[in-house]
Amino acid sequence: MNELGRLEDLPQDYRDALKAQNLVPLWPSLRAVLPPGKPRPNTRATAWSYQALRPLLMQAGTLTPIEKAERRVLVLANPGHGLEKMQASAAIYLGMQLLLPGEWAPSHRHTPNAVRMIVEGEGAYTTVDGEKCPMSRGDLILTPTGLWHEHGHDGSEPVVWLDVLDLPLVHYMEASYHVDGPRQTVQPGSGDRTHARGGLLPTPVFERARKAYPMLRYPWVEARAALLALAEDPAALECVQLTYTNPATGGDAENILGFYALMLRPGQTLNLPARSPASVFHVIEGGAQVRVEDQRFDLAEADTCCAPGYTPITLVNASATAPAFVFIADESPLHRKLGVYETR
Ligand code: GTQ
Repeated sequence: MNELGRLEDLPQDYRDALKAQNLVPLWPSLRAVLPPGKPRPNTRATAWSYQALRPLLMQAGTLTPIEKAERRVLVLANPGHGLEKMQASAAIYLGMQLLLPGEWAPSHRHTPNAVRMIVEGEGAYTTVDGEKCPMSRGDLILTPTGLWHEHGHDGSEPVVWLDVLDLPLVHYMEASYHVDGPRQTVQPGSGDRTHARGGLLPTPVFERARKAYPMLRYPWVEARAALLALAEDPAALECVQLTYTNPATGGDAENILGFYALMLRPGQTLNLPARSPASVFHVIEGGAQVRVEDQRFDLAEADTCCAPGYTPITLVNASATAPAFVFIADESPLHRKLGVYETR
């Protein structure tokens, strides 16, 4: 490959003349924006231990009242991007949110899409677009772009969940903003129950406007049972993985990030090919070893890690007796829509 000219090779008066006209020569920076063969991601394989972060999150509960935080979140930030950027990857934001008994996180809506994966505690709920979504461990709750959402807690123990948003991308696009609103009125109807049987959808005979997002809550009991059923037949199926989908369209549950539940059989090693999107792994049940680049993370329950794109990933369930269940988020829908998705 050709050595390209450097900025320093150009006379200072020429560089000054360019700068005065808001002009930049491409060639000194060409390789940085179009590196050979594959991208040079800032995203670094990084893991966050729940055991290590939990006491700090609980401390936030005493240091900062909910009224002063609105959302009491510790962000899982990737050092490769700089912690202040609050990015796990180019498009993925991760946060651990704490809600204490009796607290209320007021209603708002925003352009970034969010989901919550419930990590611990009972009795909290999110109201999304007028639908009250109770939170239990392993449940996935969507708050797609533009929908009102607020969090409440009628229980007696702290509730923690993992927020996954496409905030870094939407912010990069200069399209990120929020609007505050009044407490929502809860409307009858629950999408998770009316859409719980795959292949059977409510018939919209008298409905005027169909909801773009008919299902907002994906209970873990349903996802877990579906994974166990998938693992049984065929018994040789290598990748026991489900995609969280919009039941009305069959497409991804949200527009930008993809969400999946994976079961690793006892003792299973799963080699995933290098694919362009970055991804996140969060252990719902059991333990999983994640090998990516020169890193090896031994994730216990509630631990989370992220991996850059364009690199193979190996997942191992070290237990010889128990399956492991892993929640995955990735940038696949975004890459597919943009036409840059690839597998190597
Ligand atoms: O719960 O609405 O982690 O608006 C970041 C932004 C959570 C939320 C986050 C948010 C929320």
